Amino acid sequence: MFKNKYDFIDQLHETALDVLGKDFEECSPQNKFYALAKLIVSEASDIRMKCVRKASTQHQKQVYYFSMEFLLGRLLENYLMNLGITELVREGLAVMGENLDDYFDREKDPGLGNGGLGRLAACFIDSMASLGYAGHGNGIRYRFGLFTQSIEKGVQVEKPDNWLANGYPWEVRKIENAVRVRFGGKVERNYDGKKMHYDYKEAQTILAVPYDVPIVGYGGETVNTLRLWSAEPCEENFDMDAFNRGDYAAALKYRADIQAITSILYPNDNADPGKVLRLKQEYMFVCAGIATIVYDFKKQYGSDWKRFPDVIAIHTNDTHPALCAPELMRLLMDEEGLEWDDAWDIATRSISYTNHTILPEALEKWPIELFRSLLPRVYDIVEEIDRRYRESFPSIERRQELLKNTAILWDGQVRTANLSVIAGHSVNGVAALHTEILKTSVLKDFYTLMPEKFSNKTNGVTHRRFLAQANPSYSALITEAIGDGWLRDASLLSGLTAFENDPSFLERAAACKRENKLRLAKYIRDNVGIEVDPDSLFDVQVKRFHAYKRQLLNIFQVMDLYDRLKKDPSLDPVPATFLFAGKAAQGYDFARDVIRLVNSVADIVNSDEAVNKKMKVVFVPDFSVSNAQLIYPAAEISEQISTAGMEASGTGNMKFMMNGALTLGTLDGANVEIARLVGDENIKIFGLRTEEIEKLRQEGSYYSWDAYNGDKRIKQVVDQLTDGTFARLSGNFQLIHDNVMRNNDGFFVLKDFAAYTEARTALHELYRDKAAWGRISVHNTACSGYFSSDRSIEDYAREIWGLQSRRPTGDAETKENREEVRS
Ligand code: NBG
Repeated sequence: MFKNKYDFIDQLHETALDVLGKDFEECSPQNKFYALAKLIVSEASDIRMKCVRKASTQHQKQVYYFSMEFLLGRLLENYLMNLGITELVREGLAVMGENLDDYFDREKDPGLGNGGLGRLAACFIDSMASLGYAGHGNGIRYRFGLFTQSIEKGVQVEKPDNWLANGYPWEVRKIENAVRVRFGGKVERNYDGKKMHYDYKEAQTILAVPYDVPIVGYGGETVNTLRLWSAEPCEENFDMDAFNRGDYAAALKYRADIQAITSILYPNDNADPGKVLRLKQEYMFVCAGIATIVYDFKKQYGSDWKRFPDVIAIHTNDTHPALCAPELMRLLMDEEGLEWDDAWDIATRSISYTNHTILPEALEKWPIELFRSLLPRVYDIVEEIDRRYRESFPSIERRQELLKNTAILWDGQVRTANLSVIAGHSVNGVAALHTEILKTSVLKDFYTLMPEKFSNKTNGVTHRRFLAQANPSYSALITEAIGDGWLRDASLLSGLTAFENDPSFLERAAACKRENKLRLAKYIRDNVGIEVDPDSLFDVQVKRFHAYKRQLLNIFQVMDLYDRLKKDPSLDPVPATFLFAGKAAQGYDFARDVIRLVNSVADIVNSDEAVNKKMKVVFVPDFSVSNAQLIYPAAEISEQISTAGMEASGTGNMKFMMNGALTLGTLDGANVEIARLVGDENIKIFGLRTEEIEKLRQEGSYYSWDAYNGDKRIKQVVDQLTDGTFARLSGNFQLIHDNVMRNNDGFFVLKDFAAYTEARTALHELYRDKAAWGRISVHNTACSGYFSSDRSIEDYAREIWGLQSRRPTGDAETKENREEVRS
């Protein structure tokens, strides 16, 4: 590491010369960032080598976290903080007349994920490294990440996210570790008297090339690897004949077709795109990842296969990596000569699965024909797993019904969720309520058959990124009050309860909030062109746009407030800024139209002089990890208003809470646990509960027309969708209208409208009492330690992956909390 700031300066100059061939002073700002990042990442790589050696001599168990998405966010600040060199680098740059903050802004934020699922994976690899576990990510290096979003006439416009345009300094291409992956063709079995051989005929072979990103843990002692795979053609498959004939197009098309496999992230959140290319992506990163694990295992343990589950844990983030089990079996049997029973034992004892959703449209299924023709040998194995599973059933009465719900192959489809449950040792949900729903409805039959596999692991977020980095002034204040131990052990945040009634602390916390609001107001001015009042209440909903998340309920209430202000100019609500951000999948017309509605309401409200001092509506385009880090710290109300039972957990709710926002939410996902931790008086819960929704659905007793006819406010708001009130930018909202009225409001927006309006109004009124608000805000931060991903990872480590705990001792407080939350 650097001896001092001058040593840092010298090394930075050397790096610029090495990697860019230029004097640092002559570099463009982008190049300067690149050189700095390259220098810092080389420090991490040195530590990484030491960790690899240590892990190998100590036979440390390795965890591999397989995920289609890793939504990393920017890394420079993270690296510097975790290596403990932020100040040294800041001072070194200052000597050269440079400002470190400018460097942070130059980093492109790689959008290799859609939303919560991908961000969770990123938080988890951060926590694994910070806790000193050997836990690595295995994912895909999409050439284009999630599209960038802009808004034109209220409408979402998508552009490709060219995140690699200036190179990605954190990655290292490891061509020597590339893996061949085969698709299609036929598999011939040949027995040579001793062993069965599987010969692949007419298969397409591609090369999966890994790019490694070192992941530095807090404290800089552990550096793990995030390995992202990219699809490339094998050189021997390059069509030289076509090239020599002058048919360059044919020669190049072959290349392009293969590169297409990892060219783009499917932009769906909580939905299954069901495309062949998607299955290719899934198999490619699973096949390459598993091959690497097996190769490394053999290098260290030879063919002592029995040890495999003791030294390796493979975690599958949702069903996307569900092929891990059949692929591992394929290698163990076809290449290593193991018998079925041994291979099965090894696979099922190593592999575990997290379910992230109960939405049926997100539980992936593949048509058998497609699956079999793309992955013939893997299909054989899946079929055999299914056959044995069916055979394992004692002849009991409900056999047929149980098979209908739990078998892997059914109705011409391969059901990946069932494969994941059957071919692993553990299934977990991501919040207490979600796990209960899995046990009692979605995976109910599995729960009766194999209850020992099920457990809950409530999600968490890295408080170092979402509190310490995102909110530097508040973090400094926290550290001043309780010391800096909370950075390592978030449970220590509970020490802030001692300051909840300390006027000077509360005043300073309020000043931090104001500073953050000013920072966000500037961002909004620069990026959206709207002036917002930093003294108004910031009421925020940022997340993917999805019907079940009910941004529609939020904007309906804003429309109602606008109506009331127009009718009665003497009304004096708490001045508020209603903030929205988030993307909708391109093909998801309803969600895109809700974005259009939000922007159309903003257009009318913000330009209406009669009301715009009392309310403003802002849509922040292109929601990403980076602008999220500006938004959470500035928020005062966190909108978590999904239809009860539908949001598996949510993690934005945790990020808001840490930063002292009050939650306005339904009893859904992790909101339930937030409520339990902060106490009823420090959160605003409203609306139908899971059981009530379930009952209404079963009875079919809800009619949205009743809600419409029974409440003038609802009638007005719904009518305005089609009467031109908000049509100025881009027309009316027939689709939304039909969805709530003709399709009977499947997400109970109108049904929850009154309760929501009442709860929100009450919360806004509370804002007038600044002292009370400040107290609750700090209380929320004080209770948020439980939602650190360090705690989640400890739970996974102990209860799923079989690792020794690394948690700092002496946190009775957290243990109590944990017991309480679990009970
Ligand atoms: C999402 C859920 C969220 C949850 C994240 C992370 C999918 C399939 N699921 O509620 O909708 O917080 O996963 O667990 O993206």
